[in-house]
Parts: sequence; C-alpha cells; structure tokens
Amino acid sequence: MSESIYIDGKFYSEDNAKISVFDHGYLYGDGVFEGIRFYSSRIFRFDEHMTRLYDSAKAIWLTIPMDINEFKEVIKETVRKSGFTDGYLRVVVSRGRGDLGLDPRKCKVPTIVIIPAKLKLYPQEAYDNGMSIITVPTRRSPNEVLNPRIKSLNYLNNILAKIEAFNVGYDEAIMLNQDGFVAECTADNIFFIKNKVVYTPITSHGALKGITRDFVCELTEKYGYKMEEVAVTRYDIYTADEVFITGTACEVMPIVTVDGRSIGCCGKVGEITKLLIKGFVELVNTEGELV
Ligand code: PXG
Repeated sequence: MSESIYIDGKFYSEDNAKISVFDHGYLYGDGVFEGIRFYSSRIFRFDEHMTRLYDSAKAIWLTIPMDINEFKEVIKETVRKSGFTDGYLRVVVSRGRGDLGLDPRKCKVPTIVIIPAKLKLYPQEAYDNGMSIITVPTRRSPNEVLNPRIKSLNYLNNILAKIEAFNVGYDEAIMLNQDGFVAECTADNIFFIKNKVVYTPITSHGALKGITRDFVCELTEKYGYKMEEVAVTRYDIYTADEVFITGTACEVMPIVTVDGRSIGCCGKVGEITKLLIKGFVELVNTEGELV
C-alpha cells in the first residue's frame, strides 16, 4: 500500500495513518479543514481553498505552523505520492494534542493531516437525470453561534440534517437559517434559475462561501447570464425554472424535485444547468495549478 497520507511531516500508509486520542480535533471537533479536488494533475482553485483554510483557522485562533506556500508544496507532494492524476484531498488542521478538558492552550502544536483519495459521491445517473431533495427541520447555526463560513470540524449540524434526509429516503437536504430563509444543503451550495437569471443565497444567510459556488457564478456570467446573490425562500425554489447544487464533492448536480414539487417543466434537467455542467467539466481539466 502506498505511503501517501501526510501527518505532521511524515507519510504513512492507510493502515498506519493514526493520530492521538488526545487530539482536540477528535475530542472536541476543534479544528478546520478543506476538501480540494485535483483534475489532470491540476489542483482546482488551490489558492482559494488555501485562503479559506487560513481564514477559517484565523477565525478560531488557530495558527497554522507553516506559511501558505510551504503548505501548498506539502500538498503537492502528497498528490505526487498518491500517484493519482484525478482525486480529492482532505486537508485537516486541528488544535493538536492536549489533555482532557476544553483548554486549547494545552495543545502546543496543531496537527496537520492531508489525505489523498478517490471520490465519487453520486452515481452518473444522478448527474444525467437530476436528484430529488427535501427541506429538513435542522437549521443552519446562526452566525453568532458558529459562523457557517468557518469550515470547522464541527459538522454535527449538517450530519443531523443529512440523517433527517436519509430517514425519509433522500440523499441531500435543504437547510434553512433561523429566519426560515434557504441557506444551503448539507455539504453543497444551492442555486436556482428564474427567467434566465441565476440566483444563489447570500452567504450571510448561513451559506458557506463555496469555492465551486464562486466558480459557477463566474461561469454563469462568462456565458452571458445575469447572476445575483439574494435572500431565498422555499417558494423561490419551488417556482424556479431550474435548480442545481454545487460543491467540491458533488461538483454541479441538477435538482429535479424539491419537497415533492417538480422543478420547472416536468422535472427535467434544465438547459442552463446542462450548459454549466458542461462548462465546469471542460474547465476543471485545464485550469488549476499543476502539481
Ligand atoms: N456548504 C457546506 C456546508 C459545505 O461543507 C459546501 C457548501 C461547498 O463548498 P465548496 O467549497 O466545496 O464548493 C461545502 C463543502 C465531504 C465534503 O467530505 C464536504 C465539503 C467539501 C468536500 C467534501 O462531505 N463541503
């Protein structure tokens, strides 16, 4: 088995890649992470992911013991060691090893982990015919509780929403914020299209500022469509012409029913969504920093 999992300066095989049970990432979810894709040996939106990682760390008073360029080199080395040309990277920085008790001052050195992997979240059929999703009761945490823009190791909120979806036979769910506005899905941003204008919820309504979201916003404008970040209600989604979700794991996924309502004309994948998926697939293989 190849030794391609990075932990604090060394590479390990899958079986030997282990961290301490006293790591506060494990004990308290105290840490931050990124999920990054690479296509044709090019790391997609590398700088954007690294900036978000360092911003998330800053927001939780976590100092990453490497500068961005050093960290990028380590990530590239991890990709080379994996032998993959296409894949996924989980980059995790936790508070590090401490003792029992919340006190983060006991954690002297953050733990850095990079895991390269292959990722195929949904079958091709879902991309071709679209997915059905529902709204679930669990809400996004308000900005004042845990700002959803921090990509932290605390995903319980989203996991509960995911379980609520699974319990009733769906794979993905819409999460609302405390005021009932549409925020995002459990690990994806949401978009809708009405009269050829593309809309997505404003991040202050509880959405992560997704890297794929930003990329798709750029792509939309490149294709000559108007793009707007707005307050979104479920009514806007139900009455939309097209709906899709975006994320590092699912990329661009069409949505054809929401809460039992068919989207647009008879719940078929929309034309603008198809165009964006095509553009996405073409561009990810050529843009991005070579490893
Ligand atoms: N919202 C949330 C809550 C997320 O966790 C996104 C939106 C999409 O953001 P990006 O930057 O990826 O376009 C995410 C991303 C996983 C996994 O293993 C989760 C994410 C990314 C990669 C892997 O479940 N979340």
